[in-house]
Amino acid sequence: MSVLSSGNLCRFKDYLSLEKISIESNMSLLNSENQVKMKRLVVYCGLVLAFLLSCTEQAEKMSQSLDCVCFSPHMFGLAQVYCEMRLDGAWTVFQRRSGGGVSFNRKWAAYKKGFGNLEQDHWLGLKKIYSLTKNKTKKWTMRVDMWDHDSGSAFAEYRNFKIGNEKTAFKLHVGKYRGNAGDAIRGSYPGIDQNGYGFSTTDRDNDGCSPCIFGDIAQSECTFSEGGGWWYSRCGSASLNGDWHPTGNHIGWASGLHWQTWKTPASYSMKATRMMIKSV
Ligand SMILES: [Ca+2]
Repeated sequence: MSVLSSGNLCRFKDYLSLEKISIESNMSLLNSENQVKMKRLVVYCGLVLAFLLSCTEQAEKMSQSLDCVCFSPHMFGLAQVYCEMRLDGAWTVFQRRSGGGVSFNRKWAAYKKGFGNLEQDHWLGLKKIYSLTKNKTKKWTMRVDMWDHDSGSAFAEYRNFKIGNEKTAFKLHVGKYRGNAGDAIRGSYPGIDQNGYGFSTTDRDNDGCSPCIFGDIAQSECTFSEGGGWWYSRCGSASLNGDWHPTGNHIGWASGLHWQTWKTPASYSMKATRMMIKSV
C-alpha cells in the first residue's frame, strides 16, 4: 500500500487553505506600514501555496493512478510495469507475492519472460529487469519489502542494483545495503554471498553447488529444495520465489519465502514480499 494516499492529500490541501484564511484575517489587525509588508508576505505565501497545491494535485493524480499498470519509458517497445508511488519516488515492481494464486515453480523461459498478473502476484521477467538496469549512465536502487504472518514488516534496500544479460545468467549486482531486515543477499554467514551470482531455475544450474554439503546432506541443486528461481549461491539466506505457505503452515518447508537475516528458523516463510527498483 502506498504512503501517499489521496485522502492524505485532500487533508493537506484543506490545511493549506485554512492557513491562508488565517493569515488574511489577521492582516486587519496590523498598521498600514506593516500591512504593506504583510501584503507582500501574503502574495509570497500565496505563490508558495499555489505551487504546493499544484504539486499536491499532481501527486493526487499520481496517487489515483496507484494500483495501476503503467508503461515504462525506460524500455524499448514500452513494456507494462506496475508502479508503486511512494513519498520517496516512483518504484517499478518486479516481484510480488501475497498468496498461492500464482505459482512461482517455473523454469528458465518463464523467469526470463515474466509471469503472473501485474496488479497482483507476478515476476516481471529477467529480460525486462536487464533492459531497465543496463543503462550505464543511470543507477538503480532495489528495495525489498516483506511481511510476516504476525503483522510485522521489514525492508532491505540496495544501491547500484543491476543484473547482467542472459550470457551471464542475469548475474546479480547489488551495492551498499541499508534497512532493518538484514543483508540476506550477502548472507547470514560467510561463503553464501549471492551478489555476483547468476540466476538458477530447475532447468538452469548456476548455484555453486556441485554438490554443497549441509550437515549430512549433499545437495547439487538449490532449486531442488528451495524451489522457484533465484540468484542462489550455495543456496544462501535470501530466497523469495519458493512456494508460498499460509499462516500456520509456513514452518518446516524447505521451499518458501525466506529472508533469513530477518526471520528464523531458516524455513520461516513470509506472508508477502515485494521487490522493486527506482532510478536515482
Ligand atoms: Ca549446482
